[in-house]
Amino acid sequence: KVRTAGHSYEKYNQWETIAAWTADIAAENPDLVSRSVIGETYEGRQMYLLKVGKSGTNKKAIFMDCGFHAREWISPAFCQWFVKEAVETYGKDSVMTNILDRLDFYILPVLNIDGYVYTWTNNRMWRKTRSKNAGSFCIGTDPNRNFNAGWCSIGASDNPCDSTYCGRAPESEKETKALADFIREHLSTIKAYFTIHSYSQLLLFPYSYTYKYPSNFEELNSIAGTASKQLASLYNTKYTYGPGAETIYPAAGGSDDWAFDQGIKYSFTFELRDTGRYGFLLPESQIKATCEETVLAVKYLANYVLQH
Ligand code: ING
Ligand code: ZN
Repeated sequence: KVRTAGHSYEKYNQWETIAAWTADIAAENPDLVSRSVIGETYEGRQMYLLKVGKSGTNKKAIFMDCGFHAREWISPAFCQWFVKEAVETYGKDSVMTNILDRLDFYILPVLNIDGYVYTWTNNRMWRKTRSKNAGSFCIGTDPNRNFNAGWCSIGASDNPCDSTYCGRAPESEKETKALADFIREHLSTIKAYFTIHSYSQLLLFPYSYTYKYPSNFEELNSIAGTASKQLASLYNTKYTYGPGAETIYPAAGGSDDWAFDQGIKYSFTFELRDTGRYGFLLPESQIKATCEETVLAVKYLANYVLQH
């Protein structure tokens, strides 16, 4: 078992364990990892962000988040794994070393912490945040319908009782507002945005709120293809890639479309394993393989961003 900061990377960890890990991994790797807080959740939990990279001047950055949707447990597991991989292979693997020397990763291990806690305590299949909705007994907003990108125009619901409820306004959720504020404040350095979901084995790029293609469609399609090939090289896991609207379904208010329209031209949504056999209940025995193959795709994309 791989343990860094005394941590189990091949298990699904409760929020308290992940929170403690963010402090430990930063304390144990001060030259590579630092921790900050970008905001608080609806229920008052601190949203920890890890900055991973060797200190330097004029560095580009990549923002990567996990845990938008509470039940997609493989997603936070991947963010933890990626940080472990970074600290363990820096100085040993030439590609990782070059990446971390020249760019910083901002990694948000869990965006929707309240929802994640709720999946451990009350309802394993919960998706949304845990905020109260005025005038309704139903709880929560879909954080991936809550961004200002064609907000609530398609593939989203204005009914608070639905699992794709877009919220009362864009960035109505404290969690999405904190993420959007951070990205807006760091727009001059952030060159790529990766958001990690499950399941379906897809690599999606804009747009999802419209069938129209992004300005750099050819480039995004080409690098998504190569990233998918890299991912498959390890265990032959097949990914489909393309613009969200036509590859999965049209859906407005997603964070990747919003980031793209902010000018972050390399914006991707990963839908990790599997294709439905276990779905959201992916067994812990698949964490290692899923994370290892996904690291290959993320490293390829990071290296590409570095050269462009
Ligand atoms: N899928 C994403 C969802 O939020 C998606 C798909 C990606 C929608 C990008 C909009 C933008 O529905 C899962 N599994 O959450
Ligand atoms: Zn999701």
